[in-house]
Amino acid sequence: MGSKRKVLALCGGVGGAKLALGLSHVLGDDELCIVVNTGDDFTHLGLRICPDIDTVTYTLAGCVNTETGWGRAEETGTFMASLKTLGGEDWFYLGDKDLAMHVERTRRLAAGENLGTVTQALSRKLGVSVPLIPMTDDTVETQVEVEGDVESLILPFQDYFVRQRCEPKLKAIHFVGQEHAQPHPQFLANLLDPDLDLIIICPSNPFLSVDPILALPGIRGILQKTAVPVVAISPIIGGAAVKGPTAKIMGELGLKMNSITVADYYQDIASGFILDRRDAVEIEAIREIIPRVGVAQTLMQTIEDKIELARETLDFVGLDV
Ligand code: FO1
Repeated sequence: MGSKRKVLALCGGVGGAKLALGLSHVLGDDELCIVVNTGDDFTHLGLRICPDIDTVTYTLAGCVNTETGWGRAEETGTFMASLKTLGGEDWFYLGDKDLAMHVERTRRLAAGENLGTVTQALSRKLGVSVPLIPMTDDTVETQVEVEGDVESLILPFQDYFVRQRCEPKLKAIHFVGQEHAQPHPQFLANLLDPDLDLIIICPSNPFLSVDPILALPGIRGILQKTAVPVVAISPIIGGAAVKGPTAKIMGELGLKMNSITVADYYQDIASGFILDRRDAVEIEAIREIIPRVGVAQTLMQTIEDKIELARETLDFVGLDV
């Protein structure tokens, strides 16, 4: 192996977590830092729940539920079933093992620890040795504006996403609290590290998962000006999203469902862009937007796929792999 590399990955939930796992196999713990979206976080049943942080934690710890992409493998549902019997809210599934995470996080936060410290401590307990950093210790809440019968309604993200299964027609997305939130100090330190070699925008939903990170004060400006390569990986494969409501949301926002749209979205910050082989016909159009374009197999089903995409991403900017 050549000299030490320094990579910062900006990550949402399921898709991003898969690439983060691949990166953790090809980079040392002191070469990689993962910054995770917290816009989806909410307080439910008195518990602080951080879906993207937990998805990345469980994925890197090797205990994620690979069917859903979120929650834990070999989970049991005693708590949820008992809660339902009592007439409690059961629209947001909390498995028994997963529940322990939320209880312990809530306890630590109430005791005065910040989210970054809690995330680091709990992920390490599960065996994750790569630094996982929430985008901020402050509260930023993703809210969606949807079409109502008479006028627009504002829904908290999980209410829209899980309780209402993304059924209401989306009009706009807001990140409440974003203007007063401070990017996590370790996020800023990594971003401004003179030894940083690469910033990766993981293949997460650009509008829901990456945008809250970019919306934090100062972040977009730093990314626009940095001399460090910023490589975005498209979450769209064969003109469709791998999972989730990306297609529906893009349609409702009046956007075409392809990687050209994603490249457009990142055009002011990305110096490189990777899209799936299946969408190679879009390369020329994307080159007009972002000069350096690469193709790869971006569908990450096996661990080998995840490692291969991580390798190709590093190779794309000439880093030793
Ligand atoms: N997603 C669902 O569609 N239904 C659920 O009941 C659900 C529960 C859940 C519990 C813990 C957790 O960390 C994530 C959970 N998710 C659930 C996924 C999650 O809310 C979304 O996928 C993300 O917020 C989008 O990135």
